Amino acid sequence: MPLTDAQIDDRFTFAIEVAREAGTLAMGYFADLASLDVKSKGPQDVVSQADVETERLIKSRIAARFPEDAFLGEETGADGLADAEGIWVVDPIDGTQPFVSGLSSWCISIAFVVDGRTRIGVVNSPVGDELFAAREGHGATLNGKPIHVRDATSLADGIVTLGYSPRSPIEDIVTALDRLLRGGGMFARNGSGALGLCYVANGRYIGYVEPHIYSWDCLAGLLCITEAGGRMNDWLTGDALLNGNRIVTGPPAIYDALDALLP
Ligand code: LIP
Repeated sequence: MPLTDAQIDDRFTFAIEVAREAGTLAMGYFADLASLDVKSKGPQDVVSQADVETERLIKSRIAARFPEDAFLGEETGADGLADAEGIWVVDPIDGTQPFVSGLSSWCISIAFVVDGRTRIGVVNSPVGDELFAAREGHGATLNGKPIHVRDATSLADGIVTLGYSPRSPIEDIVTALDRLLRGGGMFARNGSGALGLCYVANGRYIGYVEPHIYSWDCLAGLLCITEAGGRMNDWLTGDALLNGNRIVTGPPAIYDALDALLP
């Protein structure tokens, strides 16, 4: 039985509540980084009990309220994907490297996907006291106020976030940087895909490009962008939900220029 609008609305309200509760938990760990046990998952990729405990909290709240839904989290993986109507896609702390480094560019990212479309996106940035939220077909907000992408018409109109992780060839990001700078643009990288995407949604950045990003890092932020008037590549295709995909997104007038940055 397809989920009704009321059932999606119920989940949207719930997602905002859980993102806030998870933000409070994560801030407790952030206030005591010296006590954090940080483990390496690979080059420039770490995890701490803050990530694990925050995901455990979110997953337990979802299981209690919506036991029929599936879950896909960065730290605990996939649960129930085969049978469920809707899938919660969660990064409990996106921007883990900034988090463990004591930087503010991290967030909690919660998305809800049905039939290959993201219906709900919530990104909570506790340090900045900013909560981005989007419901498919109902716009995007920052702390409850509507947001819109920048009306950029050229790469020279602002800053583009170039995301990068060692999962991608170095040549990809060097090429993108070279093309961006030669096109009159400027770059930023803040280590959190979800937050960088939300900053495109409210016009702080004029684009986000990364050779490879995972669903839990980007689906909530991408919905904020498309609901704020932005354009994105056809991201959620094939095996992208589990294995990731390249990402290109920004204001419609410069989408093609953004898309041309990556080899
Ligand atoms: C991060 C992503 C970002 C990527 C970083 C890192 P994490 O996620 O949001 O797009 O460039 O290397 O993977 O690992 O901090 O949750």
